[in-house]
Amino acid sequence: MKSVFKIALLVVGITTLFSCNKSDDVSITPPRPYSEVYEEDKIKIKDFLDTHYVTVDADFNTTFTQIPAGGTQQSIFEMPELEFKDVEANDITYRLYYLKLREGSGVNPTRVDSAFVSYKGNTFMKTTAAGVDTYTQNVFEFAQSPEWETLDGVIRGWGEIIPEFKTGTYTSNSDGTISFDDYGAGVMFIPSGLGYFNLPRPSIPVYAPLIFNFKLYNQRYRDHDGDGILSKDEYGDFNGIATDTDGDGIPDYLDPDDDGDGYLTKFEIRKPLPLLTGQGTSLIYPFNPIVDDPLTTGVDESEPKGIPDASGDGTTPTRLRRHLDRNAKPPYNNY
Ligand SMILES: [Ca+2]
Ligand SMILES: [Ca+2]
Ligand SMILES: [Ca+2]
Ligand SMILES: [Ca+2]
Repeated sequence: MKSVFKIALLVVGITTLFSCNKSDDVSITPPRPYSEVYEEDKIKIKDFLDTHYVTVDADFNTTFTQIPAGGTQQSIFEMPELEFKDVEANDITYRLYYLKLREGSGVNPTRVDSAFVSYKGNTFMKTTAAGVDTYTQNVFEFAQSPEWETLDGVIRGWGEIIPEFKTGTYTSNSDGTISFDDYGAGVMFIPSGLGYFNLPRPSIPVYAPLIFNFKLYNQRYRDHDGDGILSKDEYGDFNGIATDTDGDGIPDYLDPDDDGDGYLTKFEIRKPLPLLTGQGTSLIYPFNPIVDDPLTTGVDESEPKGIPDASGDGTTPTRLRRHLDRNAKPPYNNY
């Protein structure tokens, strides 16, 4: 099934509801140790996965229902679509469970990119009376129409799980709407340490594990420091901390002079001046070699390859690109 949206109308009324760094004047509960809270969250999440089944409609909207006594429904924990990712944060290893309902057919964003997503956020609570457990779910956030989110500006759980999915395809309709198809769709179960933890949020208790049903329609690569190299290409190992070539405490994706040699990266990755190579020449090397685009006549994008190293090698994948090499001077100096 397709999702159809009037894109122009969709941002009204929905702001950055789950950015982490709001400076509202509120009293903050003194934080409990992350490890102590995670031990509780682990049990709560596993318990929910064991005691609930999920129904998924044609547009990948999910409903979680408690398995009744004697019920034979397949629990979420038993579903083949359930996967997990272990994430190091706060000096502990979190296990993030997620349901891959559909992977998507397009590209994966990274945790430093922007994602065009719709989502529904739930919390849940268990009460026990006369030996009977009852779960109450509460929807605290609902963006039925997609909106752009920066994956490094929202809760950590999002930045870890959304990149496990791919975008879809879209077509513009004659009535002004846009149809999306084959988009990624899933559910993530986030321990509070990768959510809001002790931050008071509207309708979310402190230390609450969060459940998000989401769909990933589109994504956009970013260049945080404006140096001409996409953040995804200079972040480094996404499973660890961001690379900082010159060790000045500013990671490469935020550092406009990555090797700290006083020459800005955006100049060091330039091809020789147009004066030397002719009009219409692309000034910036691609990060990796790319195929020639026949539409840009007079420009051979594939030659001379990607950003070269000091010796001019623009193809070897492991080469030290010259903007990361303090000893490699830019190929020209009149800028
Ligand atoms: Ca950059
Ligand atoms: Ca740096
Ligand atoms: Ca940089
Ligand atoms: Ca430099």
